[in-house]
Formats: sequence, C-alpha cells, structure tokens
Amino acid sequence: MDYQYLLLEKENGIATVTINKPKSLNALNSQVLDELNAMFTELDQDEDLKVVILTGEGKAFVAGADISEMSTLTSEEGFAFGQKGMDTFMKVERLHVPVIAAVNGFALGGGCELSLACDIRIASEKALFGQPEVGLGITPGFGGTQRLPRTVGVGIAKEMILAAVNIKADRAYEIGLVNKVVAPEELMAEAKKLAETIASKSPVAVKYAKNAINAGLQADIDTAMDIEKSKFGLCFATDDQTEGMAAFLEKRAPEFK
Ligand code: CO8
Repeated sequence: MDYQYLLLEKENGIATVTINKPKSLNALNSQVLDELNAMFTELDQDEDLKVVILTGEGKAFVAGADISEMSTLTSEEGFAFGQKGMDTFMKVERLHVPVIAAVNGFALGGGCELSLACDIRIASEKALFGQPEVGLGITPGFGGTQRLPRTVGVGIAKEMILAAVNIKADRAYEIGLVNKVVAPEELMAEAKKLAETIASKSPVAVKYAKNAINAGLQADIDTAMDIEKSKFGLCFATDDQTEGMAAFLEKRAPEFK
C-alpha cells in the first residue's frame, strides 16, 4: 500500500512509524485509520520485526479523531467509524511484537486511545493527554472507556472521561498512564533505548509474555494462570530457552534467533 500519512523507518528489527499529518495535528480521519490498519497488518507479517515505536510529526502525537469528518455522521455511520477505529487499534494492541508510543505532544481523544493500545508509553514533557469527547457530545469510541480504566484504574479514568479535563505529562506519569517523561529532544532516543533493550531479549519469549499479559487481563484469574502456564511450557520447546539458559551457565551473552 502507498502511505500518504505514515512514515516508516526500519533498523535492526526496530520499526518507527510516524503519523505525518501535522497541519491537522495528525487527527485520525478514515484514511489515516485505514493506513494505520494496513501498516500494522504488514508489520504483523514481518518475521524480523522485534519492536515498533509509534509517534507523531509536529506538535501532536494525535489530537483525536477528525472532528470535521465526524461532525456530519449519522448514527449508523458513527457505529461504522467507531468500528474502524477499534479494529485498527486492536491491530496495534495485538501486534506480535511490543509497541512503544513515543508521545511527543497532544494525545487527545482518539490520540490518548491510540497510545493506550500501545504496550508502553513514553512522553515528552510537552505531551498533553485527555479524553475530551463528552465536551463534544460523544463518548470515547476507540476503546477509551475500556483501556483507560484498565491502565490507570476506574476512579481516575472516570474523572478523565466524565470531566474531560486534559492532563500534562507529569500528572500522566503520576497516575501510571505513561512509564516515563523526558525532555522533548530526548524522546526518540529514550524510546529507541527501550526498544533496543527489548530487542536484545528472546523474541519468542517477549511475544509470549506480551500475549500472556494481554490475554490474561481479559480473563478470570484461573484462566489467566492457565494462559501463563501454557506460554511458559511452550518456551521449553524453543531454541531461545536452550540458548538463554546455556549462555547464563556458560557466563556469556545469549544469541537469540
Ligand atoms: N479533528 C480535526 N481537526 C483537528 C483536530 C481534530 N481532532 N484537532 C486539531 N485539528 C485541526 C484544527 O482544526 C486546525 O485546523 P485549521 O488550521 O484548518 O484551522 C489545526 O488542526 C491546528 O489546530 P489548532 O489551531 O486548534 O491548534 P492549537 O495549538 O491552537 O490547539 C488543540 C491544539 C488544543 C489540540 C486543539 O486543536 C483541539 O482542541 N483539538 C481537538 C481535540 C479534541 O477534542 N480531540 C478529541 C476528538 S474526539 C475523538 O477523538 C473521539 C475518538 C473516538 C471516536 C469514535 C467515533 C464513533
């Protein structure tokens, strides 16, 4: 697919995807959502991929779903637009490798929701998070009512969604919405450093661990423990387990496949 609004760079198994529509603050219209969906479908088929970094060009990560496109939607079209966003964000959440959101600026509405579909969020000091939807007469529609409470807890999520007050990066860190806050000029280097650390580990173990966390969070505790047990057992059928443990015992660095 030809991408008009996405940039892709790949180096040593780390892909950086940049949403590049800065004039409208990377607002998510149907085309950007379709491109993101196609991009993450392609990335999911890349067997050399180890980590993805997702960021935005300019002063926004993503300033939300495109309000001008949404303003004239019928209810039926609203359902369809919500479905499009949800399907796309599921592709991000379920990618076989970890996705780090490098949140460079505004992460509002669909932008906050997109960051929540990523596994880890690192924010610039300039980032601003929020779910302003109720001020526009709508609810969050790309997973925010579900992923935000699972990430920061129900009380804080309800405050953010029901009062629709934006929060700065330091508050986002305080509530566990982001893992780290760094100076704007350090954001990409910090995201890459973390990506490289993840990329140095066993890809199959990282994949199983991501999957166990995500699937387990949606299940009751007994089912969740069964999911972990199954992934743990499967690791012992991999070359990486043999290599990782042999390397430890031989006091050398592992060489994973
Ligand atoms: N949609 C469309 N255009 C946008 C959006 C957006 N979300 N955000 C910014 N833009 C456009 C502006 O209209 C402006 O365009 P133009 O230059 O043509 O006038 C351009 O981007 C630059 O924006 P500003 O001039 O407003 O820049 P400022 O720095 O003054 O302000 C803000 C930045 C505070 C981020 C401001 O632009 C703003 O408040 N934006 C809207 C934020 C928002 O409310 N986001 C949530 C949208 S709703 C949503 O995401 C729901 C997701 C689920 C949908 C499910 C549907 C079923």
